Amino acid sequence: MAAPEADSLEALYDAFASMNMEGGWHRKFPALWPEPRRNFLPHVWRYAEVKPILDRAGRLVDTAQAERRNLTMFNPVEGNVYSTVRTIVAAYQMIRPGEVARAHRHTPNALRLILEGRGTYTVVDGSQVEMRPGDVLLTPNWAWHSHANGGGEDCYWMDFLDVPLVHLMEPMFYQPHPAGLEADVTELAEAPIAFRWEDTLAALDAEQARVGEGAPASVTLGPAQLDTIALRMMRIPAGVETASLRTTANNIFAVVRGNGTTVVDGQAMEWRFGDTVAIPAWRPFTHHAAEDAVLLQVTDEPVLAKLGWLRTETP
Ligand code: GTQ
Ligand code: FE2
Repeated sequence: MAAPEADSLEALYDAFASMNMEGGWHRKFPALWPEPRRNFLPHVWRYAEVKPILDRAGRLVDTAQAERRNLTMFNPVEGNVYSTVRTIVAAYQMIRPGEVARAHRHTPNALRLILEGRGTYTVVDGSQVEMRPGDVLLTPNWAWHSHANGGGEDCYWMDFLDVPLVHLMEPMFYQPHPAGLEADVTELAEAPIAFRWEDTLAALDAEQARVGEGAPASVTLGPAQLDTIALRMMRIPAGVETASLRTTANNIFAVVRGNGTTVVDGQAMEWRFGDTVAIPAWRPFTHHAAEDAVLLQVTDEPVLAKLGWLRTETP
């Protein structure tokens, strides 16, 4: 009878590898850790630097070449080429007078914050609404949407989409509209997908009266129509600082009015009109307004909340 082969740990680990398996105790990289790693980096993109680049793109690239003339902001964390924070991508987009951005639909949810320019309309599932500075417009999952500039001014806005989350979970579907544009279109002054700047200001005034002058006031743009992204407008009076906060949610803040500084994990980032501030999960932050400021908060909070993973602390 042959002697049994001497077994060894080395041979065992070779067997794991040959079966595409690994021992939990042998893995080189831990699978669990005590609290969120801060992978993505705090970062700010400045509109004053982006706008001339968009204008150059406007001269060099037309809407035949680019269905959308958009510039996405990728977080500078190693290995990332797309996402602004883990779950959300933000972009600047510009459309010139007479241009049409053809209709399409996709499973990622999207929204826009208009920065400058009048006379541009978006069509969402047959509803045509004007996009004016300060407005926020929604394009929910699978809604047809196109944009057209029928005015005389270049129009600039910011897009936010949950594309990185869709990449992670894989349910990506995208379709160009077979006819290029929707046929049945109704022009509407107001629509549930449109949050008008005047209405936001009125809501902020009411909230300011409730919390008192000299305190930050925050209103939700609702009722929520996007399953993955929550939206808040936050007004911070000049000289006021918001309470330090850290949350498992990922946040992007867009500057609608005023200027100030955000300190994230001890790093100070100044901002002014049109800037984009990325605040990845679990990094403590405070905003300070140098002059009266309004920030749009774009957050994946609903995803974390639905899954039982939303934790917020005031360190
Ligand atoms: O305007 O439909 O920035 O589909 C990225 C993807 C904008 C849009 C973006 C899009 C759009
Ligand atoms: Fe789109």
